[in-house]
Amino acid sequence: MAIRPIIETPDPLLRQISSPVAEVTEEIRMLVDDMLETMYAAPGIGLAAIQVGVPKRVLVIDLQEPEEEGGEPVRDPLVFINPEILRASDVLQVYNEGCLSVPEMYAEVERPDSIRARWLDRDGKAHEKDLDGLLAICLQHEMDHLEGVLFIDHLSRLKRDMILKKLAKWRKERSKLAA
Ligand code: GNR
Ligand code: NI
Repeated sequence: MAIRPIIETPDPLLRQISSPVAEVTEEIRMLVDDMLETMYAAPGIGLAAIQVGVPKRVLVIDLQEPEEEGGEPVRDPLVFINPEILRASDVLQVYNEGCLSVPEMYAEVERPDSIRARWLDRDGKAHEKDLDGLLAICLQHEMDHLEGVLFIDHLSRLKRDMILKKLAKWRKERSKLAA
């Protein structure tokens, strides 16, 4: 397994539409394993393949809190290949979202509160389930990546521009520290 570099906005790769996986091969399983390692290292609660530059419909999610003090981190890796949303509730929920491709920036995004989703797992086995809470939010955030959409695209132009300005400033400070 290997940690792969995470692509950040405004890299145009993040705007690419990802292609369905024709068959869950050993190559896809290697991609999944690298994505999990990359997500845990970041750390983040989700990762789409396009964030490591691979335009395939592959996502990983783990909602476990990173590193309970002292003990081994409890891991609950979830793998979603070719995910589809079959139904979405009219009821919405607001969550303060972040994204590894928009580092250090957070904003409230409104999304359907519960969804019915279908996907393939790491073994190519099909699943269909009703999801809610943070898992529903995270899956929708990751599925946006498959369409080239970032959480900041759900905000007003004003809020989005504020975040991009803050990000530019944060990067400048970061590069000063590294120098
Ligand atoms: O680590 C992440 N945290 C997060 C918080 C709220 C809503 C969505 C997310 S996903 C994000 C990792 C990421 O960028 N996935 O694409
Ligand atoms: Ni993201």
